[in-house]
Amino acid sequence: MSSEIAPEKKLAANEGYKAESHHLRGEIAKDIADTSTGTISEVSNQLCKFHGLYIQDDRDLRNILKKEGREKAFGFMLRVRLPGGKATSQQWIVLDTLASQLASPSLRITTRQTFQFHGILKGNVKKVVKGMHEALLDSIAACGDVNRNVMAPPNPERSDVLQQVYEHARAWSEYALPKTRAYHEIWLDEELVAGGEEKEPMYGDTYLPRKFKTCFAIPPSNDVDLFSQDLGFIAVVENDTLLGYNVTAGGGLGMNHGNVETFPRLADLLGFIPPDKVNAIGEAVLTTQRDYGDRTNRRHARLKYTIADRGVEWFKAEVEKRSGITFAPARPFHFTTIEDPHGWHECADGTWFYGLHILSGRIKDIPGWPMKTALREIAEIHTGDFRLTPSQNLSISGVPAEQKPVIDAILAKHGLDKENDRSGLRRNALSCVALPTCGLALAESERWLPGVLEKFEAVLDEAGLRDDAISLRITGCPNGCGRPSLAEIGFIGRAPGKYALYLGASYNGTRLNRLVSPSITIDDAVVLLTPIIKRYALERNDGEGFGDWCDRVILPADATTHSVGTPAEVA
Ligand code: SRM
Ligand code: SF4
Repeated sequence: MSSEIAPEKKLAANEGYKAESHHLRGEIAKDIADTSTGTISEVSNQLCKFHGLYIQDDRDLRNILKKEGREKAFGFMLRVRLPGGKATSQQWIVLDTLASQLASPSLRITTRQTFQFHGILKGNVKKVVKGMHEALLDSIAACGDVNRNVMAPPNPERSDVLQQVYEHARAWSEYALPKTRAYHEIWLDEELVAGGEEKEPMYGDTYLPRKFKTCFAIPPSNDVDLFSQDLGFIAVVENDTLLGYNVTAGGGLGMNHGNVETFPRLADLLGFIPPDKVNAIGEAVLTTQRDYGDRTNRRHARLKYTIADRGVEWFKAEVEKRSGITFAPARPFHFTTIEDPHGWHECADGTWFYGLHILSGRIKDIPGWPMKTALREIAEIHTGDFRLTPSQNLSISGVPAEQKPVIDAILAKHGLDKENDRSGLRRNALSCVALPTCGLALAESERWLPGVLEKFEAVLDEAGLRDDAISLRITGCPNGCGRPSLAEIGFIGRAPGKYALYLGASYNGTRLNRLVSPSITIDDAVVLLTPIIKRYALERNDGEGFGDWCDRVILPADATTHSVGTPAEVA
């Protein structure tokens, strides 16, 4: 393995944690068994991420507990590994039960097509992992410096090509899994491998410098937001045949407010490969990043910086050298949309799927909106499976025609049959989790999204744009978990009640938005955007999206994609 680290630069602390962990074991088992505290050590927390687990605390309770001199309200977040977002009905029932009995009790669909539990008490973590294991689910590599949950277009049974692409995504996810048995030993009581001596042929002992994300897309839909990912495969299809993939690398959205060394970046196009070369190219991209990624500074450690620093031609040549595959020139492709299909759609195999909009992907029961109960009832009668989408929505898939009315009736019984009849803005909105669980949130996100949407919906109604698909995304900090830099209207949290406002991304996810205000309240943003939205309604060209219009008409040529200023701290 080559290393280009200048001798005077110290490795990031996590590099030491990984190197000394005996392939991700560390002292996790001991820390989990310690009943004197609800938390674990910082080193164990960093290692736990590779097992799909984070320690968090309920930030709403911090001040109260502090005043009472009590420990923070610790709980674990657990992220399931679910390539392409596919879960069976049986798995749904198991996850729903585990959430109800051992977690917050909601289930949360993430922006990478999987489930998260929140608020699992330390003593219950093993029970949750074991429960998942019995349903053939795990959380291995759902977080950590490895290849994360692989995204793919939901609804494979719509065509043979979709099915093939899903299989490639699943195969790459399996191929790039860490080989350590640490997860099985710690959480499933498998017998210890002496000294953790197994080999990690692809990752090496210190895994990757940072997280690594892969997705697959099938144009014209860019429902996976391909250009935001470290590694992307764009299916090239002709006459219903999958010819291969255009490969992209080096996307990523996280940044720090006020640090121009960090930035959101769209992936570069490397070229075309045949379909049987996915794993070989994936491995070459991943190992190049393993060897050349910056292990001294975790804020500069993603593949996007390796490529930005060394150049895409260098990177492409290195990948070709390692894989022995020469990229052919990229084939033409065109993305038009990011939106999930809603309602009933027939599939190639004669079954149906129902696309259900779920705001922020939060599956819980609230008065008048018993989503968790309704979906559990559907899972109990559903003979197909479920697909989670990268826009935090759900597809109830593989439904035989005769079962459609049964599913419709369950949704109607619970008053959830109108969820898809929402405004175009709401159907396209994303938020990250943020408060109260996310330790990095500077501002609210998921909890504020309904209120933010109501305010903008009033403006859109007045402008006659209620049904227009406009993407609004909000996050509680600039890490970008709700991919706000690719939203036509992007709000990025800076401080309680304050957001950096961005406009002008393309609706199809191929252009980043740009900074309009470094710090603004939601109400002031509504005031600022009202005349702009009204002008857009009157002046836009035929078919011109809000982001494209803002980019052409409103934004000065030198508007930046970066954020500026220093972020405020919150408790
Ligand atoms: Fe994320 C960290 C939630 C998708 C960029 N993300 C976090 C943590 C774990 C906070 C932490 O480190 O303590 C958040 C947990 C919140 C909570 O309470 O649940 C968190 N990220 C999420 C999820 C759940 C957001 C959601 O509302 O759905 C998404 C889970 C995805 C999954 O299933 O794997 C999620 N995160 C993303 C995405 C979008 C994507 O991957 O398509 C991004 C931007 C793309 C990218 O990676 O560049 C993203 N999350 C980050 C970053 C910044 C990484 C960077 O290198 O710039 C962090 C912070 C970090 O890694 O240090 C972060
Ligand atoms: Fe937390 Fe920030 Fe990610 Fe939101 S964007 S979940 S606040 S890390």
